[in-house]
Amino acid sequence: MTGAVEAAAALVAGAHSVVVFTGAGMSAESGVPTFRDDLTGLWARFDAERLATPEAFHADPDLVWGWYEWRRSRARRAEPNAGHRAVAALEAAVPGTTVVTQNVDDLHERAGSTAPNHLHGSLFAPRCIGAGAHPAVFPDAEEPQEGRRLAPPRCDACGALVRPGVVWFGEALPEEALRAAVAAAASCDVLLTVGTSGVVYPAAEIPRIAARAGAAVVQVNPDPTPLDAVSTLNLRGTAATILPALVPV
Ligand code: BV8
Repeated sequence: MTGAVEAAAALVAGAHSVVVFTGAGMSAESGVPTFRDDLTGLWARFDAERLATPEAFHADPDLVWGWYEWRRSRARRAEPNAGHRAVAALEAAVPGTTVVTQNVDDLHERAGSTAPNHLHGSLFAPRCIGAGAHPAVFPDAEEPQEGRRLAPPRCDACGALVRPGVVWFGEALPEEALRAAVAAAASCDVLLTVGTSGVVYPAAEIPRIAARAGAAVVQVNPDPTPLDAVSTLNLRGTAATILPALVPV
């Protein structure tokens, strides 16, 4: 264990309240592509930040719905990695731990995390675009590897189109989720930021709020990011290799 990892483990072991803030890199070792990774198949010629918008959905609902159903089937086939399991173990070891994620997969939950705070929604909470925003239930389908256009289902209650339960670019984050994340960051002793490039706002503000409030910020990322500047410790490695070493024994 390097000196920096040891120092981070000591910080966590001495902490009363910890925030674990995660991004796409957390699920990379589970085979879920990050947002930096180029899109493949049908979506190869699109930019994720352009597809993940209300405008794209209204312009071509079958293309965008097909993309989310493809991501949903990939996420269902993926397994939590040693990083997800370490986060769940850390929650058990340090009761005052809060998990805040930008990820829309359910790998934190499947690894045993009790109530991760999904700032950007979930692939598993579709709802209709009608005024009622009715939750939609429909069978899981295995999507072809290269993806396909797929017409979104219609809402049983009001007939409106069903959309993915995620936060698209240009849309507001769920108020309560954001409020709870800001409160946790402003009062924690240690914030672990794992697998995020720290460029999407307002989520990217969370580690900065913790730093401004005097918490120790520990970054886990194989590459440098804009969060280097606010991090007390930068651990250059992957989520699945480093996080297990941070769980208090
Ligand atoms: C809003 C759900 C207004 C959908 C997502 C301030 C400044 C500049 C721009 C803005 C600003 N404020 C708002 C904006 C606009 C915009 C924004 O931030 N744009 C960016 C691109 C500049 N923000 C918004 O639009 C937000 N909404 O502002 O609304 C408003 C307000 C009130 C009322 C009405 C409207 C909404 C943003 C949320 C969008 N939805 N996801 C979906 O998933 O399809 S964002 C999505 O992209 C993810 O959730 C995540 O947040 C982001 C991707 O970032 P990361 O998770 O960090 O992943 P990335 O691939 O970038 O990086 C991976 C990292 O992991 C890398 O660093 C890599 O080195 C590392 N890594 C790789 N492997 C590993 C690893 N680390 C560890 N282990 C490994 N194995």
